[in-house]
Amino acid sequence: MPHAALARVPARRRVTAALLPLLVVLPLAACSDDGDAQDVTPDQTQAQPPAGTDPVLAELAGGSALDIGFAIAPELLDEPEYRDIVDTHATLVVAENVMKWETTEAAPGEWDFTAADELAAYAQEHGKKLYGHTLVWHSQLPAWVSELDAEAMQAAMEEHVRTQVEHFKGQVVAWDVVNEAIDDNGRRRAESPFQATLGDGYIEDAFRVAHEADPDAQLCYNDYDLEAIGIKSDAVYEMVSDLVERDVPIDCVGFQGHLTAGTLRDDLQENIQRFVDLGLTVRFTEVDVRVHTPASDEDLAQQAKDYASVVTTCLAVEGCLGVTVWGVTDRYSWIPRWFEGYGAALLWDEDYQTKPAFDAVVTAIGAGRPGRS
Ligand code: 9MR
Repeated sequence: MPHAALARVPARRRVTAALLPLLVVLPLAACSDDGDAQDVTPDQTQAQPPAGTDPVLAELAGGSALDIGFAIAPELLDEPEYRDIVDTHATLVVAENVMKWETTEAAPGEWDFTAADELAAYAQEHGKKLYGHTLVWHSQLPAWVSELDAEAMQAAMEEHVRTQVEHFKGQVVAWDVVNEAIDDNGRRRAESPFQATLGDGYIEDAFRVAHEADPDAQLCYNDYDLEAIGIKSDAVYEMVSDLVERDVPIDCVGFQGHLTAGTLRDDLQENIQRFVDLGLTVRFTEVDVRVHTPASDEDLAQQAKDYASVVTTCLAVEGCLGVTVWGVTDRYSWIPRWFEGYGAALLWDEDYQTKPAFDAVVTAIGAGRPGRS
């Protein structure tokens, strides 16, 4: 059944259809132990969600040790539909904005973790992992940092990383330590004040300070437009290979995954595998799939395929730990504000209805990691 049609049927029927791939394999599993086929129907072997509910992404992903994350604006957790989705489907949360430098240290040494602490408390109370985004980034950076000379900037950067990582020590499982340090031409990003003032060395310094502050947190490099093998992902590959070779404490690479529907290439798996082969883990950290708005059924079907490809690819690579979607509902997505004429990039629409992409993600997660029962 095409996904566009699937999305319009009542929730109960959508559940059944979306679980079909799981249900089909279950009778086989039931007879594999003793070779004796038992008279079981799918409904007897598969715990069915109550009528009117959707399949739960967190539950489906559990067996594959795959994190399902959402970028969160903490104040939106007061909105019941938003809250319900995060409560139900997330295994991991990340602050969309409130852990960025402009929020946590708007003036030198003046710390404000109020909103970030709210999200950390939510994560702790609800058994969600907390992902840290982000420590050293040229954007959403207060002006005072850019105005410092080299010595003062180095000190400010180290102090920022140290203080923030220590504050969330034991709570944050992984940090985006450095974000978007490479430009679209594969060069060190010249407009970054850190690059311009401190040179290449700021990257490894940030990782070393973060590691001292919390030796148990995973430390990641995170960037956009890394999905295909090409000038930018090659440059990031070279950079992180060099860091690994020189024992800089880097553990992971985040592939942001801000995609336009229909543009994903078929070398995604090969690409993320080469990073895993360096001994790193990878995650898709900021996935959204934008389409022209108003979205047609074809657009939404293509978007569903792209979401499924990302999830399937992550499941196919043992070192790929999770997929985080950059927001919950199209109502609050950053896309329309940044890309004129585009939007509808997330799994729930503006009215909190699941989209074909949600059903596709359910099916993709339900298939599990290849080779695992
Ligand atoms: O989603 C974020 C949006 O609300 C902010 O206005 C924007 C400002 O730069 O940042 C967005 O998140 C970015 C993320 O932190 C880093 N990768 C790119 C994301 C989209 O710009």
